[in-house]
Amino acid sequence: MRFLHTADLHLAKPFGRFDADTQAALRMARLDALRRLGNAARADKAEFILVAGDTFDAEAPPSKVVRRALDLMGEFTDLLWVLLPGNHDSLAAVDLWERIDRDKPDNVILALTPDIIEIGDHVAILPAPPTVRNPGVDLTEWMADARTGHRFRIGLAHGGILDFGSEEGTVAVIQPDRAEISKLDYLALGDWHGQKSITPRTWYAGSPEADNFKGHAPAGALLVEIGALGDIPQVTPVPIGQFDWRPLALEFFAGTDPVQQLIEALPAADRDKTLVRLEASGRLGLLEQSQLRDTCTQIADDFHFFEVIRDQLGIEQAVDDLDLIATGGALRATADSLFAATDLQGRTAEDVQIAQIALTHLFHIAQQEPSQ
Ligand SMILES: [Mn+2]
Repeated sequence: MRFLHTADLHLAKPFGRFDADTQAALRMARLDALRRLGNAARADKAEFILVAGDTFDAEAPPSKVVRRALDLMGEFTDLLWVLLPGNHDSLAAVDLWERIDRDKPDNVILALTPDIIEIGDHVAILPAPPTVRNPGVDLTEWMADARTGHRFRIGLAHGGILDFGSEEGTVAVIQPDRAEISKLDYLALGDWHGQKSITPRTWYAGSPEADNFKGHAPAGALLVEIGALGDIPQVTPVPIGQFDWRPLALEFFAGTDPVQQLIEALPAADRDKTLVRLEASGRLGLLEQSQLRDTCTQIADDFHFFEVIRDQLGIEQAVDDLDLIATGGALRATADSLFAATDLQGRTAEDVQIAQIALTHLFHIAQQEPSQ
């Protein structure tokens, strides 16, 4: 018996911090993940696809997105999709689930009540749909007493596991050994956006398309194969995601080549599908800061998104560098006072940041037009 386990598509997620083109591309990739999931399920001969909540990012997503999602799932007439509400699209989204129930194609099954859903004569799905965004109680409790006869018992739930936590700080209440104490063959979870095994029978599928810089495992779905009742499932990650969200933390040291260090840390392939957030720390001299800044500017357009956070990157004190701006006169006096303002003592991090930007900028200009 095999099926595909996914969750947390977050269709129509706004991605408000990005520019409009990036927002649109990321939203489109989430819809496209449905098609990629369907294709993967077919290729791997999965009997059905479990979507463990947060299919939609909001309780009232744009009507067109709901239509597209249902149409995409409907295209795979040979596959069953089982949709569970999550915390973003909990049962409190009454209008949304009524509309889906009305408009859905026949191959989409809704898991809106904690009742057994039978698939064929060999599978029993035990759903625990969240009633509200943050139910605060373990809705998987009923699974222990559910009688399923001679069928595979597959739990389907959304939320945080006790002792592990939740994606967005909601109360984590699901019993970590729920699968074992309720004799489930497998518990398909949603909420955590990275793939994660809690027990050999309990997995978070993660989002099929990545959506943050937390450094999760590569985005995809899980192919779950179970040989016979009671067997430990064989769980295989199936890559689905198109965009690679790459958090980079680089510590720089004065006297080393920051450009070389950056180039070595950046991915060489598929840069147009990569989002980079570089957190720079350590200390660099003014010339090195200037070189790093130039390289970042040149390279940024290679990537889908490229952001550098520099507020932890200090300036290495080097009088020689200030000499390169000017050895005397008003320009040197400006450089000296800006340099003094890069000392955190008695200043806010924001003021220091402004002084650093001004000083590196002044250095940059002076390098381009050396004063006589
Ligand atoms: Mn989620």
